[in-house]
Amino acid sequence: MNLKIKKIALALTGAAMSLSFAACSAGTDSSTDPTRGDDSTVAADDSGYNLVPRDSNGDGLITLGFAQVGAESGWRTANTQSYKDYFVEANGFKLVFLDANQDADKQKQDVRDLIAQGVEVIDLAPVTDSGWEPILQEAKDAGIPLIVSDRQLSVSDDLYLTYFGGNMEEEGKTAVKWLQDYISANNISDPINIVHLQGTIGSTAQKGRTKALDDAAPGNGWNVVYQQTGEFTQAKGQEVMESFLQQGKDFNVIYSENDDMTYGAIDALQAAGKDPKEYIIISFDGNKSAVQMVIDGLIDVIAECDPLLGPQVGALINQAAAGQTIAKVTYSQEGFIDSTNAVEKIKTAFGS
Ligand code: GZL
Repeated sequence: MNLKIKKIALALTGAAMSLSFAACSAGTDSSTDPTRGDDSTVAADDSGYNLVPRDSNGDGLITLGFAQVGAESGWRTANTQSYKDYFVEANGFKLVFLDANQDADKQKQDVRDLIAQGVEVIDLAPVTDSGWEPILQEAKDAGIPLIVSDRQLSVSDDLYLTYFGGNMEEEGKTAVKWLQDYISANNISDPINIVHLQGTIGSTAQKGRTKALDDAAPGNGWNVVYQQTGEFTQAKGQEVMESFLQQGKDFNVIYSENDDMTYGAIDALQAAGKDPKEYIIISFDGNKSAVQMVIDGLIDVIAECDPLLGPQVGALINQAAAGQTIAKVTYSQEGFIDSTNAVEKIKTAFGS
């Protein structure tokens, strides 16, 4: 029997719950678009990395090689489009786009291909975070500056120019705090039994969001009754949720590490004759259709993750090309979406 938690709209003010995280560095004002210097080196930041993007072939453009994860989710689609919209000749760029189809080994070859093509800067959004040191060194040895975006790498700071994207563990902490506050605000004493749909194992998006839940569950007395990857896709999310339902354990919370897996989980619940509104459903990203599901009461909270990184990465490239020292890490500004702000948030939600 599913433990039913009656959903009572939170009376908490947005301000009290607001956990937006300001960009963590100076100088990443995406409105600035400084003219580029022609200097090929920048005052090295304290990491000792001093390669900067520049127009080395004299065509008046900076050629960006973008090694993208794949096309697995609405977030990814919006992320890719933000690059294709921004990195155009009118903005002083040429884009070389490679899609790894969520294959970590293919992506490593993709980056080597970009090096061989002699692009003038590489942006890597890594499928998973391991095994990158040799390839980053190859890019450095080839004199090609490399930016990490979307998902971080645990590598030495002297192997990449900068990271720009979400802080995944903080996103997870936002979701966990929302659940703690919801339980407290509604005086819930039922056991909290959680189904955990993980993203691609080994991606920092999965690692950070999982760490936040794994760190919080024991101290809160929460039980994670199922934990398995849905690979950030709707189809796999539905398949995994169907298998959980067949095993018959009680649960009343779903912690799903992206909206696409959440859609799949909701499809599985409905196909099994269960009402998603009887569960607390926590999601990540903030696609427009997921925000609508918050308004409709199907999803309870979405921890935001901004996919529209193109213009901000472009500004960082321009700042570095102009000789400015840029921060080694800059995080997107991210909060959460629930019944207290979804009607406002849907006005600017990304995707469909
Ligand atoms: C997060 C990003 C994740 C999204 C998923 O920055 O890497 O990958 O949360 C996407 O939707 O598939």
